[in-house]
Amino acid sequence: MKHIQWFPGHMTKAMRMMEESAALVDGVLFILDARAPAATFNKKLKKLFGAKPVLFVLNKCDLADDAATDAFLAEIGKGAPAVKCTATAQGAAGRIAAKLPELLKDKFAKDAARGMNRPPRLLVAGIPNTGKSTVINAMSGQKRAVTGDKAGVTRGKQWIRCAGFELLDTPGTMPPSFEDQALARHLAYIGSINDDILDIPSLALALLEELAASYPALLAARYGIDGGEPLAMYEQVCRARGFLIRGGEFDYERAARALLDDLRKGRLGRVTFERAENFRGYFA
Ligand SMILES: Nc1nc2c(ncn2[C@@H]2O[C@H](COP(=O)(O)OP(=O)(O)OP(=O)(O)O)[C@@H](O)[C@H]2O)c(=O)[nH]1
Ligand SMILES: [Mg+2]
Repeated sequence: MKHIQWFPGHMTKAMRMMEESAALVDGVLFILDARAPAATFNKKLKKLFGAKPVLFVLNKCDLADDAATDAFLAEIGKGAPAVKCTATAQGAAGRIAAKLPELLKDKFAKDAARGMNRPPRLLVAGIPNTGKSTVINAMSGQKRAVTGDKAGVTRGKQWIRCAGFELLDTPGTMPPSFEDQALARHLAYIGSINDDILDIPSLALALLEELAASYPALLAARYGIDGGEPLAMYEQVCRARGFLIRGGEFDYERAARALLDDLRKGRLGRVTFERAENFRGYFA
């Protein structure tokens, strides 16, 4: 398929902004999408945080494959505190807050030694659309940060005061380049890259190929797909969803958008595109 390109101009500026923001906080919540933990991990971003403690939050667990999520949680947890959650459901804030004493133990020890009690400040960082603003709303108990189901909703940084700590919401930060095209495709599937710069039909073909390899039963259940070449599967999606145009031609474009929408809304079922055993040491 066509190479996924990213235009780094404003992302270079975004990386600089993140570096400045990291200097203001006691720790970082690095939000990953549980459906693609490796693709949503930005190594260059993590480097900017230097020695600041990082808590990895595997979000959108309701859309991901449970076994894969737990394997990633164990892998990431070897090097840093990590937690899984569904920011749109009850309980996410409590799960994250329960990890803060471990994350901030040095700050709390230092404060205690000096007889101080400054509320911790945390930077919430990650790739576009992973749920940063939704996590912040869950933790503040109010809809303070704007959220939306596309990449690039948060435009500038914003402090949100919560009970006992302060959170800094930031715009999604992309790596300046995609060295690994398989991982770039995962970002495209889950909606972390703006659809306007993507070739949607070729993305659909690649997605069908990956799903046929890892989750054939989900394709069978939703579209009646029973194996075959990617193009034949694609045409079956057109047939199953009734995307035909005059003369019996297939409406590939609409079918591709419907397939992506089914995936992103969880109608296809719970899917994870990566396996922890292929990413040993990757998050360190
Ligand atoms: N199913 C599900 N959807 C979620 C979850 N967390 C967030 N979302 C949805 O994902 C979309 C993106 O959430 P945001 O909080 O706006 O993501 P963001 O990381 O702040 O995005 P940018 O500001 O664009 O970088 C929204 O439609 C949320 O409702 C989750 O745990 N499960
Ligand atoms: Mg946001």
